[in-house]
Amino acid sequence: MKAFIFDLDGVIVFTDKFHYQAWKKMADELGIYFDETINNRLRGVSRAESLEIILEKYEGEPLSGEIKAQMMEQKNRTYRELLATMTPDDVTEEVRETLKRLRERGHKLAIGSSSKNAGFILDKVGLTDAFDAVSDGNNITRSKPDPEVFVKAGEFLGVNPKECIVVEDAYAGIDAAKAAGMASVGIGDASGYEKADYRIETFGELLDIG
Ligand code: B16
Ligand code: MG
Repeated sequence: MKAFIFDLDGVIVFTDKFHYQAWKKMADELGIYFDETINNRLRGVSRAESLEIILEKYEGEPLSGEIKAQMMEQKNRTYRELLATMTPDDVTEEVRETLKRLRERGHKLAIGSSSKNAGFILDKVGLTDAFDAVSDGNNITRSKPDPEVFVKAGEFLGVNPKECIVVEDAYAGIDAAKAAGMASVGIGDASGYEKADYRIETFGELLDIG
């Protein structure tokens, strides 16, 4: 494989606790029930789709698009305050070392994330220079399982989809990789997903695949 495309949240870093805290604050203020089980359904899902999932528990009057946009903005403000506390210590040595070794072997590395905060996160954890390209929520119009984010990552790298392998923690991300015509590796939540071409428990196992 010429290129590895990594999902960010749940693969390189773990920001679901911050997503939870930020959505929880917004939901509490509006009296909407929200818990960790609902939060698990937000993995890999875009911000707008996440809000719709949270609003399944909302019993008030219908909300306008403008109000929903304000709710997302408020959530994102809280989320970014929490992200701002991240440091290079939020990335394991295993992840850092594996990325370095894959690059030394000549693989191109990209991020393929639904998040519009991907650049900010990479900066906070000191990984901006570890990747050759970043495809994220800012350059797509359709979210996973649509293949757009990975197709764009392959284009940014100048690598044919057949020579790209996607590393994902979300089922929708594995489906998106397939739809892009790329191979896939399931890790974390997706390590049990039978549609993944490879399933791994630890990040370092990527060195046995590449
Ligand atoms: P933002 P990934 C995803 O990141 C998260 O898993 C998901 O929970 C979040 O809603 C989405 O990014 C959008 O994030 O609000 O920062 O734009 O797993 O695709 O790296
Ligand atoms: Mg993810």
